Amino acid sequence: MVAFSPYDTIVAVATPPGHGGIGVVRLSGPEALAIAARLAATSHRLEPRHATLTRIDDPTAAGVSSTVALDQVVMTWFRAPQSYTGDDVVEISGHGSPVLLRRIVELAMGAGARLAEPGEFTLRAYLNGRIDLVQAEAVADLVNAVTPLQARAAMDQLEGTLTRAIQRIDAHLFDLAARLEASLDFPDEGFHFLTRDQAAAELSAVRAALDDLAREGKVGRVVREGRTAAIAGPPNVGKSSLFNALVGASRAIVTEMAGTTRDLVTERVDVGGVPVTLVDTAGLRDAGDPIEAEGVQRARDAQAIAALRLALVDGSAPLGAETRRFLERVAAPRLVVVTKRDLPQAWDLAALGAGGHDAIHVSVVSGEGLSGLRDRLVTALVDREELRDVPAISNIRHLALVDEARESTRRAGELLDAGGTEELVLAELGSARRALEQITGRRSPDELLEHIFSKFCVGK
Ligand SMILES: Nc1nc2c(ncn2[C@@H]2O[C@H](COP(=O)(O)OP(=O)(O)OP(=O)(O)O)[C@@H](O)[C@H]2O)c(=O)[nH]1
Ligand SMILES: [Mg+2]
Repeated sequence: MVAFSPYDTIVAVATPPGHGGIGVVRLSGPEALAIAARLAATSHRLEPRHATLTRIDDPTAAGVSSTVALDQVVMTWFRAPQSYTGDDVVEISGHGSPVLLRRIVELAMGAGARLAEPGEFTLRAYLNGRIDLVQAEAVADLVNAVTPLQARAAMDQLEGTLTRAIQRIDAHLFDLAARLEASLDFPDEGFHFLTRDQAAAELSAVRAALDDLAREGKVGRVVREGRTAAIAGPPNVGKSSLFNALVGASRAIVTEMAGTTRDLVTERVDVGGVPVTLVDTAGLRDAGDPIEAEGVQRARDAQAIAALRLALVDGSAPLGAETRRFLERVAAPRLVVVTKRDLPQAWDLAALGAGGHDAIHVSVVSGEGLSGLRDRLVTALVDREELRDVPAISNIRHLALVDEARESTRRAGELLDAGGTEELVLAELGSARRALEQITGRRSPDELLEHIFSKFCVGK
């Protein structure tokens, strides 16, 4: 069993830290209603799914001898099992001040609640059978989404699209296994229930469905996890200017002096639905100044690990040996970007030879080339065609299990072809089904649960 008891009543602030119009404290468990009643200063009885305006008093406010009013709140009771967690839940909406909300949590703890562990509300929903594991993970993805496409992919999974796809494949495998089993149990009829050819044909349909998922997963992962693109180039070519233009804010310092940027500056941007972490880096040169030298080292490190490099060269300055050396060295995958298109150009793309045939001209002054560059960024990171639909699967845990299932079905197919026994084929089909069941959590070891839910933050 997971480390913490599912029978306690738990409490946590559900809204993010900081000040807001309202803030929500969530209580869940068998004592939720009783604890909320103890906190409420007025004697209104809570009705299920009715918002009740009441007050919370603080009987032990520091330095004050008598009870003081703490906050005016709205309490809403969601009666079990019709609640997020499946337990009794009371949501207390107070004014969104961290001190008030913290105090409400403390008072609830004084009245018998325990502070919730990260992800514990969602874990309860899972343990109570309200949602499966895919949906629980989708809650975390939805909360963490930074692009609308990411949010849509998570919402689809929360609504059960992936679960249903997995269930369809699993049902097919189950049916196939049952018929093979029947052929075993009634050997006189031989392959009466299913010929080897039929079995092979059905198996390849299952494998095609798994292959589709795996293919979608490639895009899905990019949408879910995002990618890093580093802006690279010699000093003063306009790296920070382009970074700011793509980010849409003046994040990095821009000056006419070479060697302005030293630290890495990173920002997440939505590029066609893909969350891209853009990294602005120091201009590459042999720097005498130790601070700049450190910046150049960091720039090289960041460029080495990025999924893509934007290789910037200044179109308005002569194409020197240093720039040529830079272009030779910058690793693929990369996009060559020629900057300062609004100024008179000192050379044309032919001067870059083969490396220049797909270079892009941009200017942050006129805005030329920027939307084209965004498009090229997306295509360099994912297959555009595949990005048209919301990917059904995006989580690496799910994909690893899909791969396991693919591998088992591949072996089952080989066995069928090679005349292997039904028992051996059945064993492979069984492994494939076990892998699929782990995706939705119908079969999952406790450590896996802890691992998944510990990545949530408190209050979810
Ligand atoms: N006209 C024009 N000037 C630009 C453009 N992009 C950048 N500049 C100018 O080029 C100079 C250098 O720009 P930065 O963005 O600081 O260049 P950088 O590559 O980040 O420079 P370092 O950080 O020093 O390596 C500044 O004076 C910018 O205003 C452009 O598209 N057109
Ligand atoms: Mg810079």
